[in-house]
Amino acid sequence: MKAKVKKVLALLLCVLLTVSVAGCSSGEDSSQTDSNSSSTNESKGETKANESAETEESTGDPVTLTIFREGTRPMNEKTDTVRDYVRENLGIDMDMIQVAENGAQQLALMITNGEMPDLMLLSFDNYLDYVNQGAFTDISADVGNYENLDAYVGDYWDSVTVDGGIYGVPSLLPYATNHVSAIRKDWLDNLGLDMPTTLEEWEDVMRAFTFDDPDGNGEDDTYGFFCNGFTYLGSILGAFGATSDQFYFLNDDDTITTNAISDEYRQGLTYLRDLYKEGLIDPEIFTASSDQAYQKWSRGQFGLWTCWWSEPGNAYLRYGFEELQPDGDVQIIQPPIGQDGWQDNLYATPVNAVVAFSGFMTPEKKEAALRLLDFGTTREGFYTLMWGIENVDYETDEDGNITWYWGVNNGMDRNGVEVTDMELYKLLYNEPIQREVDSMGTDLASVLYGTATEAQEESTSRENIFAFVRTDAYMEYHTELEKYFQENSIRFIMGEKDIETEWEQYKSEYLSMGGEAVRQSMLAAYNESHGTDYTFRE
Ligand SMILES: [Ca+2]
Repeated sequence: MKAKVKKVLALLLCVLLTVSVAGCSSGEDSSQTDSNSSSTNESKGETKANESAETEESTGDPVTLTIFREGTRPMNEKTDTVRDYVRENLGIDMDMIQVAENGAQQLALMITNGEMPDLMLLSFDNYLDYVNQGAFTDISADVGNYENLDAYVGDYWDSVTVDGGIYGVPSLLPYATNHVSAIRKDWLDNLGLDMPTTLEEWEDVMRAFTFDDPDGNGEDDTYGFFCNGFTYLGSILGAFGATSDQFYFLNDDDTITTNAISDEYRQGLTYLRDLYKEGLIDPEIFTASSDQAYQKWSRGQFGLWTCWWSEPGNAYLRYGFEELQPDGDVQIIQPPIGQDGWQDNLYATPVNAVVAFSGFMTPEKKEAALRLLDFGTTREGFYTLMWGIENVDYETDEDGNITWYWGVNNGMDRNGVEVTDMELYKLLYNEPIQREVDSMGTDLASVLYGTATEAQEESTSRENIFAFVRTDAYMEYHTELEKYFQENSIRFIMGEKDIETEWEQYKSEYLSMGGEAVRQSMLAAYNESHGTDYTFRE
C-alpha cells in the first residue's frame, strides 16, 4: 500500500509540474474568469505581489483556497458578500469551483490536469478512493488544535481515518433518516378518511386519492402516491423490513441480512408492483426531475409524498404551493407500519460528505483551511456561510432569536436586494443550528420545516451495519452493482421483469457479478475490526 501511495503521488506531482510549466506561457488568461479568482496554486506568488493591501483588518494578504463542489447553488453579488466577509475577517479568499453535474468525473479531470483544488467536497467513497491513491494531505496532527471543529466531528474522526491518517473533515447529518412523508390532510377530510398509519390504511388512502376525486373537481387527475426516484420508496419497503439501498442489516440472532437479495426485499418489490399495476402510484416517479416533482405536488397531482425532509417546506417557499392550493393542509406522517410491525425510513449515514485536503497544499493553506472549517462550525460561522451577513440578511436579538430576512421578506434582504440561496460556501452541515433557525418562523414553510424535523427525530431506520466498511472489492464493483440493483428493482416494480419467475436469476446474477465478493469482503473486514463472528442469513 505505501509503495503504491508514493508511486501515485509521484505521478500526480509530475503531472502538476508539467502543467504548471506549460501554464507559465499559455495558461494565464484561460484560468482567470474574474479579477479575484486565481485558480492554480502556482500563481500565488504573483497574486501576492499584485494585490495591494485591500483588506483593512488582516495583517497580510489573504490566503486563497480553491474549493471544489458539485451543485447548482447561485454564485452572484449576494454570495460575494459572504466571500468578502470571510476575506476581511479571516484573511481567507474562498475561490469556489462549482460544477453542475458529474462532479466525480470533472474532479478527476482537473486532478489529471494538475489542477487539484485545495479543498474538495466529496462523497465518502470518492474520498476513500483518493486517500488510497495518496492524493491528500494528512491533517491528523492538526485537528486537535481546532476546538470547534474537533467538537463538531467528535467520534466521527474514526470514520475518515485511514491507516492512522485523516485527510478530510466529515460533514455530518445526525438523523436516522433524511426522508419524511407528507400527506394532503384536506383531501382526507374531503373524503371522510382518517390519517393512515398501517400499510393497509396507506393503501386505502392511495386508492381513494387515485379514484375518488379527492380534490373535488370532477376529474380523474390525481394519484395516490409519488416520490422522486427509486430511493424514496424506502418508506414503503420499510414496512417489510427492507429498504431501497444495498444495505446490510444486523438481525437479533447475529446474522446479517443482505437487503438486495432478501425475501423481505422481494416481498416489498412485489407489493410495489401491485400498487403500480393498479395505478395508485404516479408512473412518473422514476423519470421526473426534482423541479417537476415540486410542480406536480404544488399543482395537486398526488396526495402522498415521500421526500427529502425540507421539500414540503420548500414547496411553500419556492413553488407557490400556498397560492396554487389555497385549501391545502399538508401534514407530515411516519412511514406505514407493516404486518410484522416493521416501520422504517431509509437509513442515513451520519457522514454525508467529506471535505478533503489536497496533497499539494502548503502548510499555510492547510492552516487557513482548518481555520475556515473551524469557523464554519461556530454559530457565527454557520450563520454567515448559510444565511449571509448579520444585519443585512439576518438579525439576532439579545435573546439570540434570529430574524432571517429573505425567508420572510419576499426573498429580499433588509435592504430590499433580492436573495435566492446563500448556501454556496456552507461546506459542513449543522442541522441542529439550521433547524433551530428554520423552526422559528410562523409562516407555513417554517411550520413544515419544524414538523418535518420532529418527524425525523421520531423516525426509525434499520442501520446499514457496513456503512463505514470499504474494501477493494467494494471499490471495484459497487458502482456497477448499484446500477444493476436499481435498474432491476425498477423493472420488477413496473412489471417489465416478472418478479415471480425472474427473481432467482436476478439474485444469482447480482451475486456473481461482484455482489458475493463485495459482501464477503465487507463481512470479513467488519468481523475483524469489531471482534465479531457474524454470518450472512441468506
Ligand atoms: Ca380530481
